[in-house]
Amino acid sequence: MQTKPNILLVYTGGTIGMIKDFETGVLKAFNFKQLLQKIPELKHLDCTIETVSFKKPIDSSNINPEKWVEIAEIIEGNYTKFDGFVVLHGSDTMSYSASALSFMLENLSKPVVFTGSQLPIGDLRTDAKENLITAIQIASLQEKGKSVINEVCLYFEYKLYRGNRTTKINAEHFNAFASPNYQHLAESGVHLNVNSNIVLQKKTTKKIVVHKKMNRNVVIVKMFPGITDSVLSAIIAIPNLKGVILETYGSGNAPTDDWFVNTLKKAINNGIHIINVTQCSGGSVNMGQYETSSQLKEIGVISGKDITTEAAITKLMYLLGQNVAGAVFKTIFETSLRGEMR
Ligand code: ASN
Repeated sequence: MQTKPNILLVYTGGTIGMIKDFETGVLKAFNFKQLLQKIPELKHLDCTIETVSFKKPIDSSNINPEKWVEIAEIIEGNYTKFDGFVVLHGSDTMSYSASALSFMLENLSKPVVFTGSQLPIGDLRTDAKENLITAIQIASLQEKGKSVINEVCLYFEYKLYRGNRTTKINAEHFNAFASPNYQHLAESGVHLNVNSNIVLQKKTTKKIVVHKKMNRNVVIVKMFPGITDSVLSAIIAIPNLKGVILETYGSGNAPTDDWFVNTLKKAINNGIHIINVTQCSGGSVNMGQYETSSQLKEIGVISGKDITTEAAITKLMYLLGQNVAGAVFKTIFETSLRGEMR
């Protein structure tokens, strides 16, 4: 007889588990046990569920690399005992956390499904129940005793996405996430349909490696018409700065002014990695397509291709944490490590 899948529910905080403070009207995180009491339906699922919670649940705006390590360690410590993991997380920074965890969990061969909600679980019109129940079902999916999903994903409003391809697009709609450059991995309707030809395949022989060093000496610079030399130079001069995610226009274009190109060139010569990602929500960087990006290519700017800013900044933190040597950094960054870019 086949045993039921064991699922570990990791509660970090977020709207899903919040209640209104009646005096101030502000939403605050509350006790996880109360959260589970609000969903008796969980008992009917065809899996066993154990739970673990952050000591102090957080609004996801307070997430940081130390807390990513906390999530990674919970998964590491329970990896053999459980078949799948569901991480309850605030939606605001969920794409950053799902991206970070995708890099931190190398050779992952079990599902890690991030989910949360736009309305608290106790709210009459809540989206929390569907998100949570289906996320658990997805984490439980097995075929011939093997998990169907073997990567870090994000489930929200009937769609399962590769976590490091997502971005939060709406603070109001239940449909809060998009994955503009990669098809969703599964869709929940009357049936749960998995696009099995686009999910990451299990690396059966390799053992999971949990990376816990994330280098915070990084910055995101969003280009805008009128940005000044003094602003860019001041950023580049930040002590210990190791990498910059440069959000450029369109397919990776930026001003051709001498001061601009020379400042970036100086930074690269000083060992600072500059990664070109596009401000557009969809599409890819293609340096050299226009005159406004060919100099960037010449001076050694790294192409983020079709990566999201969330995946780019966490990949940068991860690779710097790995002490990847300068000579190969560009090649490794431009290689898809966890399906985060084409
Ligand atoms: N502020 C909340 C959070 O990210 C938003 C949410 O979960 N919908 O923690």
